[in-house]
Amino acid sequence: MSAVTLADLGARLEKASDIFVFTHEVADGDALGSMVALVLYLRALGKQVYAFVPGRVQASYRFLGTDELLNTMAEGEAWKMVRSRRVTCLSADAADVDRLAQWKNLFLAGADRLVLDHHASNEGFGDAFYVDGTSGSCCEVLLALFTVMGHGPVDARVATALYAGLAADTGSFQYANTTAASLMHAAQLVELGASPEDISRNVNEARPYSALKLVAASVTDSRLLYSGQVVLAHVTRRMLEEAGCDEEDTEAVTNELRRIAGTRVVIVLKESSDGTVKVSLRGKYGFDVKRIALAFGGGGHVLAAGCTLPGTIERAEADVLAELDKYV
Ligand SMILES: [Mn+2]
Repeated sequence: MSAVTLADLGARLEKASDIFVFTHEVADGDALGSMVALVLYLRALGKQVYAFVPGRVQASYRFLGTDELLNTMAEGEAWKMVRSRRVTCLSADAADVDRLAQWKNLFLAGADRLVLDHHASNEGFGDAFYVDGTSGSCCEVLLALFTVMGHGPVDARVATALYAGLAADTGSFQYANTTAASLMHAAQLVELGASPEDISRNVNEARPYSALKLVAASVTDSRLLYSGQVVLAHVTRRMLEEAGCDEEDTEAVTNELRRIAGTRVVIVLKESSDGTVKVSLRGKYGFDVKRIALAFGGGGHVLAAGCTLPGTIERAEADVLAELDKYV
C-alpha cells in the first residue's frame, strides 16, 4: 500500500485493459457522478469498464445514465473475470474499504487495487492510493486525474456527471467546502457542456411525492435539544411504510433540518432494513461531527459524517447523545 501521485494513478489506469470501479454504500451524487464519469471516460479510451455500486442506485441521478452504465455485470460473471484475467480495481469516494459493502471482496480480489478519494479521514487502502482531503468532491479529483491523463478535454456527458457530483457534495455551492477552486472547476465543467439548470432540475426538482411525505413525517417528529443547538430526527420503518418509500436516503431530511436558525448539529437516525441504525450527522458553524462518527466506527468529513450502530433506534439515540454530550 503506498501513496502515489495522480500521474502514477493515471499511468496504472492507462496500462489496464479491464477495469472495475467501486464506490461507497448509500451512494450519493458525488459517488454516482464519479462512477458514471469513470465508466464513460475509461470506455472512451477503449477499456472494458464495469461499475459496482452497493445497494440500490437512487433514482435522482438516473438522468446521468446510471441504469445503462452501473451494475450491469452479474456478480458471478465479475468473479469469473477477476479470477481469469488481470482486472484493475479502482475505488472512488470511499473513505475505507468497508464502505464498499457487498463489493469489498471483489475489489480486494483485483490484480491492481487503486484508490482515489477526497475524504481527509481516508488513511489509504489497496495497492496505490491518491487522497486529496482539500477537494470538495471526488468528482473534482477525477477532473484533475482526467486532465493529467492528457487525452484532451472531457466530453459533455462526463462533464455533466462530474458537475452533478461537485454540486451534490458542496450542497449546490453552499457548504463550507465550497472554495474558489470548486467554483472554477464548476465553470470549467460548464464550458465543457454541463448544464447547471438541467442538472439542478433533475436532481432537486424531480422527487417523488412520497419522499417529501417522509421528510414531513420526520421533521414533525424531530426534537430540539441543548436549547436548540442540536436537532434530532428519526426515520423509522413505520414512517417509510406510511410515506410509501421502501429504502430512502436520509439526506433530504438532514438538508431540511440544517436550515434551522441557531442549530449547530443535525442528527438523523434511520432504521435500516438490515436491523442496524444508520446515523447521519451534519455540523454547522464549524462544529466537528466527524469525531462522533469515528467513536462508533464511522467516518466522513468534519461537517458531514455518518456511522452505523447495531440494535434499536432508541439505543442508538442514547449512545450518540452520550457521545455528543462531551462536546456541546
Ligand atoms: Mn464525496
